[in-house]
Amino acid sequence: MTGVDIRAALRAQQIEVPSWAYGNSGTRFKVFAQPGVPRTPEEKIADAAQVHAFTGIAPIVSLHIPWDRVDDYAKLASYAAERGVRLGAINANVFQDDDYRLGSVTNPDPRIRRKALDHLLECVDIMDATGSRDLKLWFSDGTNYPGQDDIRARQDRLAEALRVTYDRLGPDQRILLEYKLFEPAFYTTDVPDWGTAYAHCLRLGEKAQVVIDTGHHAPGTNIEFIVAFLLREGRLGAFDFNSRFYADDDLMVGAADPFQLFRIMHEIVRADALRPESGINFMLDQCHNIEPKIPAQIRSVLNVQEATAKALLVDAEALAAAQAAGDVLGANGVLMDAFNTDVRPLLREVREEMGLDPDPMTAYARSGYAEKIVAERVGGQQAGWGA
Ligand code: LRH
Ligand code: MN
Repeated sequence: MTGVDIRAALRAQQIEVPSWAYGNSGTRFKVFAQPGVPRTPEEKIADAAQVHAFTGIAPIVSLHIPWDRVDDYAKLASYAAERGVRLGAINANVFQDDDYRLGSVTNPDPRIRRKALDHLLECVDIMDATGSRDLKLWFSDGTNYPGQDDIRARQDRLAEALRVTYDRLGPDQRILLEYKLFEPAFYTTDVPDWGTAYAHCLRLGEKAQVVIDTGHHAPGTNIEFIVAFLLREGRLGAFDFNSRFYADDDLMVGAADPFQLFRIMHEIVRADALRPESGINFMLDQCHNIEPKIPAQIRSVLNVQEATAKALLVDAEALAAAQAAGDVLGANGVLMDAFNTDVRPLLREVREEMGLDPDPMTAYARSGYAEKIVAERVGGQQAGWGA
């Protein structure tokens, strides 16, 4: 790739940020409230628009239902457009209702399965109103003890709900099926790994794709292998980017393992899948439990951008030649040269070319927006997971 192409690819990069990252979040031990936190979906979108204003590459905001429920979704989409962003994936939520204690779409009780399915179908109605392409499905469904329920029967129930939802999709709409190894279930999880998600997507059809949440794997999992495999199969629909030291920590992407993020973006670039037209949705899925949320989102977007720039700098020809020659150290060296390249000067120039301040973090800090929202957002119910 020439320098010109690399800059063009970086200017065209699009990252989708999660509305819930701007609300209060925490762990089972404590959800810490922060001053200035949004109270409404509109205020979450206004904060997300700040991230795009300073990075230039985060023009899309994911919604989560019911956390972002409003009376008029078309009006919410216009509100977003007025602030330079658009509404992205619609996340269903069948993990926070007492009825879902033993599962949602996999629950032994058909009445509860129907209730969960109705929510999934409601989310497609919302997509029709927001103009969103993606229905993102993560199921907390699972069991805690051997024998608690029939593993195969739960797969049958899951497949049935996915089929009905899939058949409801419009021609340009997709299902993004997310897997997770464990939590909140601690014995079986009904969609625990990429293979299970992939198998369900194959049965559904072309409009069903897999989401890779980088925090949802067993320690030591080679995530870039899963990326390369699903790209080859044409079934990689999206990422939920974050990072972790232990489990589903939902920390800032690239914070815990920038080298892993680089290796993932290397597989994306190698497959020419960075372009927005590739159909891959690069989303963040994070919780800023203790750090200020908007700067944390800006930092996260920059971490993805830096990993992407390094991946774009890989000398693909030299790499292919070394691989073909069986030159193990040579091939590894080509990749490490790119990873060890300081891309910050290049990215400062790209931002200037985009008419942006070369240093988004300090530019945001200087903007006074943080102080403005603390002063304005007094009273009302701060947004959160409501768990
Ligand atoms: C589950 C998950 C899923 C979202 C939720 C906010 O752990 O990754 O993507 O619905 O976080
Ligand atoms: Mn996720």
